[in-house]
Amino acid sequence: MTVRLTVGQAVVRFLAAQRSERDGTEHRLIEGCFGIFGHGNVAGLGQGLLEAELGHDGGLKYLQGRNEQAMVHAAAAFARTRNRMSTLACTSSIGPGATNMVTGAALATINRLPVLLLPSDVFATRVADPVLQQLEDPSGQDISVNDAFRPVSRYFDRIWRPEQLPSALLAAMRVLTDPAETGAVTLALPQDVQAEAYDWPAELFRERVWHIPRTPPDAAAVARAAEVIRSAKRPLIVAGGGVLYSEATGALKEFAETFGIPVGQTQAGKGTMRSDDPLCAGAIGATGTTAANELAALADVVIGIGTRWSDFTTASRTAFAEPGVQFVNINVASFDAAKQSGVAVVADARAALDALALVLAGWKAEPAYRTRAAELAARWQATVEAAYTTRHQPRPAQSEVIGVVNEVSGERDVVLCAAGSMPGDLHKLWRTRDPGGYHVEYGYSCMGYEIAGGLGAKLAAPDREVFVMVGDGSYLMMATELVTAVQEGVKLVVVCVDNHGFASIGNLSESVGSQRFGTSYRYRSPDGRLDGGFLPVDLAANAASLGVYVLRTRTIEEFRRALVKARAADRTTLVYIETDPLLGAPSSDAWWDVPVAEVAELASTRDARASYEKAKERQRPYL
Ligand SMILES: Cc1ncc(C[n+]2csc(CCOP(=O)(O)OP(=O)(O)O)c2C)c(N)n1
Ligand SMILES: [Mg+2]
Repeated sequence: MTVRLTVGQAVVRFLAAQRSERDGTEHRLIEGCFGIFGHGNVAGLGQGLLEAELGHDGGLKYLQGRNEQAMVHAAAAFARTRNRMSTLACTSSIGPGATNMVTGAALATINRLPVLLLPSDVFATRVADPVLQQLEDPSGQDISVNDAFRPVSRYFDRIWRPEQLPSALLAAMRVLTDPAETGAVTLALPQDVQAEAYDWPAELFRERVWHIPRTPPDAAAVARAAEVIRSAKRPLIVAGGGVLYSEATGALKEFAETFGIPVGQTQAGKGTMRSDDPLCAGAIGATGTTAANELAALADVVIGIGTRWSDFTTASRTAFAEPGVQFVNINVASFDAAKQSGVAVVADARAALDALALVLAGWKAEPAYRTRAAELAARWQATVEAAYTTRHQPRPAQSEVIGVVNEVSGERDVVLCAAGSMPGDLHKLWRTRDPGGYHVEYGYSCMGYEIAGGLGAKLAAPDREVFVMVGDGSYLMMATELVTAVQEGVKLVVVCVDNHGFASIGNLSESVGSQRFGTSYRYRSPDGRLDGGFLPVDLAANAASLGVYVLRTRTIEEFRRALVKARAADRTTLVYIETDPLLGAPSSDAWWDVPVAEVAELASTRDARASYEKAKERQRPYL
């Protein structure tokens, strides 16, 4: 039996029938489709989505985006919130609409988050070439701007003929649901092919369940890992995002508890343990706590679970200073499991922890070590308390803002952020509760993810309050999806922290001897430099103009009252506050490798270079 449909209609009908399953629970794999229409997709996928909405088809909810990049961010945040069991598709027109999604694709792939991208493409038949927005390549007519998706996608295909669609769709679903391979999956759909009809085998549209495995570890690898762990005097776990995606937080706590091993957390892994757990040393690495970084410096065995060992996590390979330090890496991806010359345990995090616990039974780290770890954790918690309550005048410190958001938010509320000084401060200072409560995108650290990501997180978890923390720089980069939140009645609490520029890069600039050049938002002064007065930008008014309920605050007390009100509100609310850009979170003396100019006329740069060369001496290859 066959069904005659266009390629656009077939894509929609197929996507509506896909399901995912793990541990016996099924989910819809593609819950909806974001789209911005243009000539590339209005008559193809757009028409297919319309038929689906009118009930002539299997049903795939259409969501209207404002910016294609933001649509992909929202889809990635949605997938993250659902622990990768469900995601959204994104359709764009050709040319700029398509290439706007490239940044979102990179973000999804770097964070190992499944998103399905359906950029439109140039005519397969070439009859009308060059079509509006077609970039022609004189070296070959099968090249289009969509080839830019190849390096940032885990799977890329272009459907030149309808016959190619079934195998491409099946391959796309396989990659989306493969825990080791997942990321952006891109199916480029030429504009004419989308509207072309074909007689599809009816089985293409049957319901399909994609089983997400808990890949068990190889017994020999577990034995090797256990041997290394048993030899440890000062073991440390580094928990990454993989722990959350595998829903292994319970297994992690039990493992840490049973064997007396403290846990440091990466940005993606910050939600893996409650901060008030005595074994939780909190953030590790460049934006780490004194607790985790002191344990890291002394650790003889480091057990990485679901981490890709970014430079922030290893403090650019200076965090683990013990000469004989050994790594054990539990990861679904062999690529990551092999890093730092570690003993590789390629497996699902939960399955590996369970297997390792059996083999380690009877062993325990020394009780004195556990006590020491608890003391360090408690000392850091006292530092956090002080940072939450500095009472800085006249403008509050960002740490006080974080403290109030932490205090006002409930057990299951979500804090969400991506770029600026806020992610590092949150990593250090946020007190975690529920595993899904900490959502900081720090793989791509993409300015503009915040509001779009908040939208995606809230769409994925409507029963949780989402607090979006956004700096003035990131707000100006992309606040567009506030309009989508208003349109969909999706409630966000947006905390807009205005410090008139880039506090983060300003501080970094100063530390590398570049004198905060180009990092604050100022008028050009008569001497030709951007160091005049503050710009008359009113971000609160901007948000109000988009239909958002806005509360302006000046003092930290006003901020607290407004935040309580915003949390109770039934619509998207932005709370605006100005903070002092010169106050950072408490330091743990960790380093981050940002090369400094080797020769310079400026004394500030030459001084910074000398410090840089000194710091580099601590860098280790972990071979
Ligand atoms: C798209 C993008 N461009 C540039 C950067 C580099 N960058 C990181 S933080 C930052 C400034 C962010 O400013 P703001 O949102 O005001 O936060 P603040 O640093 O003031 O806390 C920049 C430019 C980035 N992360 N993402
Ligand atoms: Mg700023």
